[in-house]
Amino acid sequence: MDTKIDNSTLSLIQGDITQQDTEAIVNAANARLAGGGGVDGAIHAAGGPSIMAECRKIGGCPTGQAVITVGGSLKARYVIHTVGPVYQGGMNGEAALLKSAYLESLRLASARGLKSLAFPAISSGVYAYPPNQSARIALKTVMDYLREHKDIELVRFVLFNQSMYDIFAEELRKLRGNL
Ligand code: AR6
Repeated sequence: MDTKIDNSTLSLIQGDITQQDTEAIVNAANARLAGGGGVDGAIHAAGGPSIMAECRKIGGCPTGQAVITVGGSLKARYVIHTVGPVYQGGMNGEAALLKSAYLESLRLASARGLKSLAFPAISSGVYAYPPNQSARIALKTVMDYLREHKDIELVRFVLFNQSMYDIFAEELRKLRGNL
């Protein structure tokens, strides 16, 4: 499912983020940049040890911030590592932190002159963010950014399973209806 935001494309696909050919892919990392399971484990496994070598040098990344490394043997030249919040009921600033994780990733891509990037559903796995709420925050943040910045041509959300794809598609339709 593709939608135009001014001159940019916002795309939803079901798939594996490690296979994407965007200039950067985004990793849902932890604050120590120590690797782990989920999409983080898949990216390090597919991209090889040069990604972790750079993560060690960087040392860590606070929740809601983002850092960038090489993409190793991935098709993507770069990996942007961001840290989403652990969902703890919603009264601990989770929404602002999740928005910030997307926004800081987009800002980093712009700062590097990148034109395309792919996101997973940050915080929607181990970190247990309710899927509809996380999808809405993800989509709204990216749509607002693409309206205000013309440099990024493509943002692709890569949803790992059909149910998450359907949730993103539903929230995107609602947000488009609110234009
Ligand atoms: N491509 C796209 N999406 C994926 C892939 C993949 N290859 N693999 C999983 N997902 P999670 P979090 C989806 O748990 O909630 C790690 O251990 C998955 O189905 O990867 O932000 C880190 O080290 C889910 O919808 O990230 C942290 O400690 C989404 O990616 C912690 O987990 C995010 O799930 C971060 O937790």
